Amino acid sequence: SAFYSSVVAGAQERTLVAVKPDGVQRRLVGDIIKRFEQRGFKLVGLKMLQASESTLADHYHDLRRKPFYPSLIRYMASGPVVAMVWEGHNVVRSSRFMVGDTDSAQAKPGTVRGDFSVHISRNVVHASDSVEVAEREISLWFHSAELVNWENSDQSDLYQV
Ligand code: IDP
Ligand code: MG
Repeated sequence: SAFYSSVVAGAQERTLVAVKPDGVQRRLVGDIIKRFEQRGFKLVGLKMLQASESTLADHYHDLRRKPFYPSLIRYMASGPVVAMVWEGHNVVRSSRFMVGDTDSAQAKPGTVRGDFSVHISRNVVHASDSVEVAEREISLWFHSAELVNWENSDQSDLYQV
């Protein structure tokens, strides 16, 4: 806008959000995208894919020794996921709040997990938990050419042919 001359620091922060196979099966993709759009974040990457075992092993490397790890990988490979990159000020931290607690029973109403999930092993959505992890996860799930840089246009552009 013409009234503001600079953008707050960190407005280019990015995070990886993914609708997990249960979220896709339950037709929650649109709802989840809508929450991030209406919050004001910018969608800069989006794709549906069947995740490979190697991508999932890399993604959940830190959890490889957990007892639930094999079932986690099976769950994440059980169907397509919708992977997204969202951009905006503090998007990593805000996304974690929007997604809600890992344990569905602890997730507050109003969060994705608090509204749509009853068990930790089927918790609908993923969001990166730090800026460093987000950078790693974005490069794991997306090629740089799949990320789209686009600018907010003035409303008048809608009628300018
Ligand atoms: P997060 O997804 O909230 O970041 P993490 O601790 O990174 O949570 O765990 C990754 C995913 O592993 C969780 O979202 C959930 O799907 C699964 N998970 C974590 N803890 C458990 C558990 O105790 N039982 C079953 N699945 C779990
Ligand atoms: Mg995590």
